[in-house]
Amino acid sequence: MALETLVSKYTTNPMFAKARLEQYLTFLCAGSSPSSLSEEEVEKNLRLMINDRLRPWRKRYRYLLMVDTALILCNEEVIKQANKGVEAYLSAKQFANLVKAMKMLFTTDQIDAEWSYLEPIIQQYRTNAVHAKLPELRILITANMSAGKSTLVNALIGKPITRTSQEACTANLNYLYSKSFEDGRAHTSKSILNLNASYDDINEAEAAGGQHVATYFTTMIQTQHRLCVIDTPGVNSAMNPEHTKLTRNALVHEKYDKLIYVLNASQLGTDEDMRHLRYVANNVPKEKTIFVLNKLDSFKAMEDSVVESIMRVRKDLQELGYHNPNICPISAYFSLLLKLRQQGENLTEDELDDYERFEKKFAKEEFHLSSYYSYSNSQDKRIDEVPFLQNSYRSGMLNFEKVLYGGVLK
Ligand SMILES: Nc1nc2c(ncn2[C@@H]2O[C@H](COP(=O)(O)OP(=O)(O)OP(=O)(O)O)[C@@H](O)[C@H]2O)c(=O)[nH]1
Ligand SMILES: [Mg+2]
Repeated sequence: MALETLVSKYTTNPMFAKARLEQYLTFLCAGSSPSSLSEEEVEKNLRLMINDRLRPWRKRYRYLLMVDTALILCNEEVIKQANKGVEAYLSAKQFANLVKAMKMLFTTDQIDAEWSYLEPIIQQYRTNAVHAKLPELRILITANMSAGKSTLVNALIGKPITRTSQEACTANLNYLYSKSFEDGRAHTSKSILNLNASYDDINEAEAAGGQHVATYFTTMIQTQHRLCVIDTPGVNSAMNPEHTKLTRNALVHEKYDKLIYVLNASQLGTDEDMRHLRYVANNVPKEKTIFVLNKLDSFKAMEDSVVESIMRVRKDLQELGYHNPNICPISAYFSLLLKLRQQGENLTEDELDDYERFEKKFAKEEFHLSSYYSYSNSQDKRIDEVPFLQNSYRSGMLNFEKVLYGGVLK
C-alpha cells in the first residue's frame, strides 16, 4: 500500500506503474488489493511503514520500499522527488541516511556491507538504467510464407515467443524488445500492459492484432544495443493478399536499421519469392538487407550442396542489383533447439530426436555453416572447447549473431 501510494503520486508513466503494482500485489499480497482503506488509514499505515519506532528492525523496510519505488519510477529525477516526499516522516539523520542509500542507485560504486540486503534490487535498477541508455537496433524480418521467420526470431531470442507453424501463421506485426536481464518473464503490451504474460497470452494477443513483447534475448555475442526485432506475416499475394499488403507497408514505412530477408533453402527461386525479392530490391536500401538461407538442416549430404545454393542465391541477387550480397546460411530450427537445451529447457521427444539427428549431421564439414561467413573465428578458441558454441558455429547462428550485432563472444 505504501508502494502504491508513493508510486501513484510520483509516476510519470501511469500505465506502466499500474501494471508493475499489479505484479507486486500478486507477489506480496496474493493479488488482493488494500485499496478499500480510507485516505486517513493509508496515511497512518504509510507513516508506520516508513517509520515504525516500536520495532527498529523494521527500518530496513523503509529502504526496501524506496528502492522498489525507484524500480517502478525508473527515472532519476522522479525518484529524487519521491525520496523528498518521505522526508516529513523521518528525522534529519534518518532522512540523510536514506538519501545516502538511494544515491547508490545512480552510481556504479560498490555497495556498503550495511546495505547488502539491498544489493540485488539496486543491481536491477543499475542494469535497467544502463540498458535504457543503449542505442536501439531495429531489425525487420521478411520472407515468403513459412520460410522460417518466426523460428529465426525465436532462435535469436532463445525461446519460443512467436507462433510458428507449417501453415500461414504470423498474421500481424510483432515487436520483440530485449530486456536487460532474464527474470523469467515476458511482458506484453496491447491495450493493457501485461507484465506476466504466458505463451498463450502472447499468442492470443498476436492473433488479435499484433503486439509488443519484451523478453530477455539469450545471445552469444555481446550486443551494444537494445534490440527490437519485428516479425512480419509471410508474403504470398495469391493466398494472403492482406498479409502481403501489411508487410509491404512495413517495409516502406516502418523504422528499422537492418532487414533480414529469409530464404527457404529447400525451395529456392519460386515465382512468389522472386516477386517479393524484386519488391525489396526496389523499395529498401540495398546495404540494409541481410539474406538468410534457412532450413539447411533439410539438405541431404549426397544430393544437395550448401555451396551451390549460396552461389545460386548470389547470382539471383546480383541480377537484382546487389553487388556483394550478405548471405547467411543457417538452420534456425537447430539454432533454437541448441539455445533451449543450453538453458536447460525440456525438449519434446520429437525435438530431442531432431536435435540428435542434427548434431550428427552438422558434424560433417559441409554443414559447418558459420564457415561460409566472411568472419574469422580463429581468435575464439572456446568454440572448439564448448560444445554449445561449437554446435552454434555449425548451425550458423554464432556468425549470424556477429553479422547482426557486430560484437565479440560473451
Ligand atoms: N527443418 C527446419 N524447419 C524449419 C526451420 N525453420 C523453420 N522451420 C519450420 O518451417 C515451418 C514454418 O516456420 P515459421 O517459423 O512459422 O515460418 P514463418 O516464415 O514465420 O511463417 P509465416 O509467418 O506463416 O509466414 C515450421 O514448421 C517450422 O518448424 C529450419 O531451420 N529447419
Ligand atoms: Mg511467422
